[in-house]
Amino acid sequence: MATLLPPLEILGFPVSLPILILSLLAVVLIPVILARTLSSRSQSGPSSSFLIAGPRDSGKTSFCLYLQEKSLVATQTSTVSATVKLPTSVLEQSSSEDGETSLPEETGSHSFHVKDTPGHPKLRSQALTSINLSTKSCIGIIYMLDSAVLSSQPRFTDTVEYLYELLLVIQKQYASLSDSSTGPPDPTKLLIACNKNDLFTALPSAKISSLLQTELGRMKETKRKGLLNAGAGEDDDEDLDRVLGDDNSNQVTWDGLREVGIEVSVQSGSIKRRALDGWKGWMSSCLDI
Ligand SMILES: Nc1nc2c(ncn2[C@@H]2O[C@H](COP(=O)(O)OP(=O)(O)OP(=O)(O)O)[C@@H](O)[C@H]2O)c(=O)[nH]1
Ligand SMILES: [Mg+2]
Repeated sequence: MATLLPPLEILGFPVSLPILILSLLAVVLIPVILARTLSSRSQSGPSSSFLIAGPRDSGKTSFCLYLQEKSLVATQTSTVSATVKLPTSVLEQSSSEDGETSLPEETGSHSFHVKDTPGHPKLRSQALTSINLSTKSCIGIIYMLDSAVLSSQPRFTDTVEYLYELLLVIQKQYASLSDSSTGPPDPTKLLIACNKNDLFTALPSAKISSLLQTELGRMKETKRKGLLNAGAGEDDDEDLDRVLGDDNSNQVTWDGLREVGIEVSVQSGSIKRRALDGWKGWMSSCLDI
């Protein structure tokens, strides 16, 4: 049957109209599809990273090395941050101890990064300055503490002070991103990893969770009082930035921190005893696997 449309010619060659339309669609759509595929991959691909912070000697480096070597390797005090790239298969649950199930096979082909930071008070800025929520590449923060030293007042205070600082950095960034045109970002997932629960002085995670919330509240109260005495006004943003959570209360609770963009989970574990399924499960959930 003869076509009603006049024949088209491009550079002297006859071209049919349907083929021309299909070619134009392909030119427009292929780059759009490629861009979408690549950007969605980057959420769970190699650029996904966990930051590990926490006081010195809590086991941060041991955990990174354990994920790589599957054993407790001797460590030295860290003075610089170190990033390792790992396949998601390292997050498989250990079937030996409690018979839990493994991750699906296909997840083994992806990878993620873990950034270990030094815990010495003078070197903590390395962890705090590397938090950048706007890039979305940090998919979770692990705050590792030593569950067995919390009955020592100086170690406990040090552990909570560092946590307070870390939470404030996240809160501040969440607030500034919420004010931007892009709207509030997803809440930051924070795992408080209570390590060394193989030691007999270790406190259980529920007890640690409650002690931390109480002590964070006490620190917040002290800072609020200091600000009030120094005459900080309601609209003194610089000073209110130093108050964790809700400005109007002295309490700090994990539920309250959700409001300022932090989703806290507290779980015990032991690298020495290889009891790490809780932490690995949390990491897997951050990676959406
Ligand atoms: N008992 C016991 N000891 C552990 C465990 N995990 C780590 N350790 C020991 O704790 C000590 C400190 O571990 P590191 O991994 O170097 O601690 P860190 O947090 O990296 O310390 P900094 O680099 O100083 O911030 C080492 O002697 C580890 O062998 C555990 O689960 N149980
Ligand atoms: Mg270390």
